[in-house]
Amino acid sequence: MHLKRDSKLRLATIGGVFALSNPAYAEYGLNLVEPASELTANVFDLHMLTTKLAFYITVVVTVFVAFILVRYRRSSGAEADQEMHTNKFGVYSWLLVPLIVLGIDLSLVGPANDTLKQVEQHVDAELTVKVTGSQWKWTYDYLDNGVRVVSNLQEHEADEVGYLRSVDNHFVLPVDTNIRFLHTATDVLHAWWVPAIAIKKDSIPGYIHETSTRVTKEGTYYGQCAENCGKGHAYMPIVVDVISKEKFSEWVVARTADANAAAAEASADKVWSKEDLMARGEELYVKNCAACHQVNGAGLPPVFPALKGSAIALGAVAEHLDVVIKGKAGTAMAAWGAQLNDLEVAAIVTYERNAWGNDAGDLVQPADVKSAR
Ligand code: HEC
Ligand SMILES: [Cu+2]
Repeated sequence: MHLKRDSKLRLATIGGVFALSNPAYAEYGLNLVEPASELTANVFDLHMLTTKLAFYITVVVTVFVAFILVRYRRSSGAEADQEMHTNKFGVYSWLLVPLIVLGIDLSLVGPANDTLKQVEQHVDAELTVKVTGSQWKWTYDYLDNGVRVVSNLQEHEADEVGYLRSVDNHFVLPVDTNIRFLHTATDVLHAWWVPAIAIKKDSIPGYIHETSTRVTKEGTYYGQCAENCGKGHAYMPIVVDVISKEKFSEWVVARTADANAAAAEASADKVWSKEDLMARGEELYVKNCAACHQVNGAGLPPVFPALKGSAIALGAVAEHLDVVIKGKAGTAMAAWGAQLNDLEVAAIVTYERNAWGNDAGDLVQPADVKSAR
């Protein structure tokens, strides 16, 4: 590429400004995230050790090669030794160099083995959480106290923590507590990954994978799904709030009260008005269904069918409820009956039957959902 002199100058200036404007990309640290548990601290140390070794080897090799290139260059009269393979150095250097490399490798075995052992070791858990990946959200079931947190992407816009990093409901954990995670998935492979506090492990439908941690610092930690799980893979970030044990107990009590109130509201054989069902339905639809069927109900055919004008959304209520509650095996359409309560299903189905120009005109009440399950 030929550039005029002043375009070169301009490029250099722009480059210089970027190089000096550290704050602009301060959040892109050069290293791994700061660890907040013993296990991740060991992983971090192992990374530092290997990186340091690699750095020193690079320096030694580079200096050596540079020295050879300069010292034995042709213009200084150097000539290639045609007999090197016959003398002792020539013969044994091929053995010596791999031995040195092996020695360096072996020096890493101790620490690497210790860390790996720790990864596979499961302490007595004081708290067990089942972490379930689904297209495209995370569900956290606290097996000790029945609390459930469903965590959806909140912002598509960049906010102070970055683009696609925020969720509506944070995953809350107590500090200084032995925590066991049980990883699984409902549809395809996902991987729950929060590098500051735990190792990464695949979530596989039908299998349970166990990891554990003990977070030593309170704070908010970020992560994301680390296994390509389809179109919305980028839309399932993770936010973990690690708080004091006292605050955690209070949180559990408050969460349980909320869940009980929601269950009471949903299961009461109350009859809801169209306005109420449509308003709730729209909110729930956007959160749970729009990733595939789109906000405007047009879907993304042929994979994700349109609900606007769909024969099912405009046909018999029973069939519509059946698809939503039981899903369609072998497709991305999940069995939502397991994830949504009667009121929520009723609201979403009512919404689908009466939004975007759909004119089924009928209402679906929680009682209908209850008997359709
Ligand atoms: C991960 C993608 C995905 C999500 C999220 C999703 N669906 Fe589906 N949905 C599908 C697919 C794929 C089909 C087609 C299944 C088939 O082949 O019969 C489908 C089919 C349907 C149908 C039948 C439509 C027709 O005309 O065949 C309805 C109704 C429906 N979904 C409702 C919902 C509701 C309600 C939600 C939210 C609670 C939802 N879907 C969330 C993927 C999704
Ligand atoms: Cu995923």
